[in-house]
Amino acid sequence: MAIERTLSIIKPDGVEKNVIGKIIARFEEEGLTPVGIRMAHLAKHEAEGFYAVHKERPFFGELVEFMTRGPVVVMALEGEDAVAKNREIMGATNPAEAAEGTLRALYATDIGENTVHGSDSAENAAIEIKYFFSDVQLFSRG
Ligand code: RTP
Ligand code: MG
Repeated sequence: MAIERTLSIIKPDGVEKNVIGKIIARFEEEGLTPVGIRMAHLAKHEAEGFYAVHKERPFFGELVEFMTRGPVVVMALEGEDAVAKNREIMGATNPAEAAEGTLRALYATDIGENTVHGSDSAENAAIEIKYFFSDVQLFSRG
């Protein structure tokens, strides 16, 4: 398996619930190492740009509203098979369907307020990491 990078966001509900530390600890325990971390309160256009792929979906307005409600923690995570591993740790989009012990089963409120984002492919991970981090904000942990 290859070493990959993926983009993770602790969404506003996760920050509000004070589980930033628990979520980062879980990633570290499972071999996903932070190589970039920043906190940001997204502007409307930043949330819209980030989730542009969903702009025709009925939940888009609600999603943008939620993602701009308060600060988020944006992270680039590195590790073996990082994209798939992060999605596994996160669990299904709808917490009611998320496997026991996954971050969304543990912390999410509902399908909208689901605590974490994770890139869905290596290609999108590269695009999403670039969206939030410049090269000098990323580190090699080797
Ligand atoms: P994400 O992109 O945030 O990692 O989530 P995902 O891949 O598991 O799910 P996706 O289909 O990409 O949806 C993006 C985010 O939009 C919100 N959503 N709300 N109300 C709804 O029916 C609904 N469906 C999706 C969630 O915040 C979801 O994570
Ligand atoms: Mg997605």
